[in-house]
Amino acid sequence: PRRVVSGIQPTGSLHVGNYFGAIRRCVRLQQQGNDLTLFIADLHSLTAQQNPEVLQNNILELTAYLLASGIDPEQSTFFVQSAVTRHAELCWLLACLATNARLAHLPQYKEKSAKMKEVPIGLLLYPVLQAADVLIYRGTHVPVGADQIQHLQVASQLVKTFHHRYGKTFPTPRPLLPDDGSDRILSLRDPTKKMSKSDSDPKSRILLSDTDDVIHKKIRKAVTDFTPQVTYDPKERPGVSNLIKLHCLAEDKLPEEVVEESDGMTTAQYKGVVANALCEALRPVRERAVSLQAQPAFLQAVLQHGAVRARQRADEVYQDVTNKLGLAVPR
Ligand code: AQP
Repeated sequence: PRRVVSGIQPTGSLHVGNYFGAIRRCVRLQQQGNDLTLFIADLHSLTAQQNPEVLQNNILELTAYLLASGIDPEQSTFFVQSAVTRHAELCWLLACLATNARLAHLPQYKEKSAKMKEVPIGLLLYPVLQAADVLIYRGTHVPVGADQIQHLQVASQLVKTFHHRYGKTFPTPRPLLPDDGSDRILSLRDPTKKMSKSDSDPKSRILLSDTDDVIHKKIRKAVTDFTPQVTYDPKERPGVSNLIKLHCLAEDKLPEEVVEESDGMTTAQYKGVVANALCEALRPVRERAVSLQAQPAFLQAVLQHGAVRARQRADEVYQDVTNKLGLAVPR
């Protein structure tokens, strides 16, 4: 089977973009029988300043939502990144093969660092840690969005350099891109931007923790345009098309189908349909997550179980890597 590796940062409450664009894709890959390694990327989250207490809470909340979404800790390897120190250790070894020029040239780095007065080295190393996350399990596939392709190319480049110097060790990880547009859910308030956890306007996103009532309110306030008909045209009508996309993802339908079904409706009426579809899709996840959040000891045990399993796998690969580098020292 394919070895699929993915991570999600514990940087705050999850929105439907995270759900359809990342979490549900992982759940489906797991259901299709892929060997899934999924971790909570707490080390990555430290590239921005985190409040320690909030971070702890976010980790458990994210654990609850991932389990509630269908991640099976027996079938998949599910844990917190920092509990498996090999990620950071391999990151160092890879960092010694990476070049400053290549990393500083990446669009995401340029964009984020431009907004900062003091740029942490961790931000520059972010794609190297991502490469380590995948390579430490000899991952073959990474579910990504289009905007992550360049980071995966860094991983491929590092694999190439490593092989050139030390011999073949890792498969070259390949991207898995969705065909349903789920990697780009847009902000409800400004459909030129992606929906994001860090957007200052809470009405720009639907959270997995939102009640039916809140979902209806936010969809009603979603920015569309002045054409009343419901048509799918992501370029000319990004707002309405984003709602159609959400509807499709919630009900596993195609845009043509939902457009046909909503023939004769105004966009205002259609918003009610979209909100209902989202409520139905998200309610079971929310209800399961709420009950899981009331069992922190259980969540901790799940993470511990996953960490033990991940460490075993990572140790094996790390041993091979250090042998090749000439780091096989007595311990
Ligand atoms: N708008 C989106 N549409 C589809 N997928 C999305 N993802 C994020 N936003 C959208 C995907 O969710 C996963 C979680 O990524 P992350 O936790 O590493 O954070 P992020 O990519 O930085 O996403 P956020 O939620 O918008 O956070 P902030 O605002 O902090 O940057 C990833 O797979 C991502 O592609």
